[in-house]
Amino acid sequence: MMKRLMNRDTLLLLGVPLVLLGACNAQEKAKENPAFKGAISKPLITEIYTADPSAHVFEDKIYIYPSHDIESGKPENDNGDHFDMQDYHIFSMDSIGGKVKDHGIALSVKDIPWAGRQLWAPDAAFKNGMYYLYFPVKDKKDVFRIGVATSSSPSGPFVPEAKPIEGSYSIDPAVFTDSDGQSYMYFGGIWGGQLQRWSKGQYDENGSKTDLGDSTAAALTAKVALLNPDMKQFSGAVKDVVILDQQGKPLLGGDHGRRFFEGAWMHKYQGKYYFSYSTGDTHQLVYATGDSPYGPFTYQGVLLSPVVGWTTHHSILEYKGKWLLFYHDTEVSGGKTFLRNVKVTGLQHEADGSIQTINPYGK
Ligand code: FUB
Repeated sequence: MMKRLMNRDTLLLLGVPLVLLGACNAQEKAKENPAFKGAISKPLITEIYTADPSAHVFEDKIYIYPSHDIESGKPENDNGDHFDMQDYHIFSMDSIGGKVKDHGIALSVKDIPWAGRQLWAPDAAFKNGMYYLYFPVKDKKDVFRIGVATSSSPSGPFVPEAKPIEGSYSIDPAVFTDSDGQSYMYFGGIWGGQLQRWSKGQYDENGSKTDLGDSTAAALTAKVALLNPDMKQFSGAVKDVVILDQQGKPLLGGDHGRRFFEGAWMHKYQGKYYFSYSTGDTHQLVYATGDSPYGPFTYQGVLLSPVVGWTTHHSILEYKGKWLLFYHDTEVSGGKTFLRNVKVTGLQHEADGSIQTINPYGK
């Protein structure tokens, strides 16, 4: 995560002021801001800022577990200090295009005994008659860890465990349950997500602020861990999610157009495992496919071209026979990178299994 670059520059070139447009609604702002002209979908939520949507079908409805962006006044930097979120709201909808219900605050940073600051992108899962909310937050030493909280309802409120998941680190948990009932957590994010500081197996406070800095070495990888049946601990070792190019070689650190940055997601389509993620500083959502939830995965291509805003983060869901991509941009705030809004659009798998690239602005 980092301060805005390309998209802000694009806006400036277009002569767009990067200030919030007062009390205007999203549609009025979009009209005034040419960057959003042609947007293929409308913000789902305009009352508060939401980002990083993890969507699931629970109890026949779509539930969205997003980050809750706020104007914190913190300076923008490569660590992402300006993403200083305090709580989560959970949303549900009966149909795409239907009313989106805000279920209110489901978990606050002040209620997590071990938490310091910055409640980033969450995910949720259902097992054993319980709902599980997974969340990254910095501990009191300012190190990102991943926590879990439980509830009997998909909308919470969620009660956090007293400690983070043992062996967890970095950000962006995404929990995938396979057809055999086994659940896996994918996680990690470089730069502000601190993954690079764990490259020697333990946290190095003085480690690099961005990535490993060696563009010819294999890229840092996302991580995957099998979850215990109780869904609250890792079962066994954390493994690397290796992404190969078409020649079978691991993607390199310098390959910023394709290498893993943050925002992992897993879905299964016709027996194949689709690992998708954000490329961060090149602002794309891309995907790679494999034959096992552990990988390796072979890079396939771009599934969403850059949105207006610095970050891009998504989830993929099948609902009533249709595949959907939940993502975010910054339409409601008129382009502020840390004040984002969730959107949804259709996602198309082609006959050969490839995913059609979506352009969020229809160009
Ligand atoms: O919302 C905070 C962070 O921004 C998330 O954890 C990242 O994936 C990026 O979207």
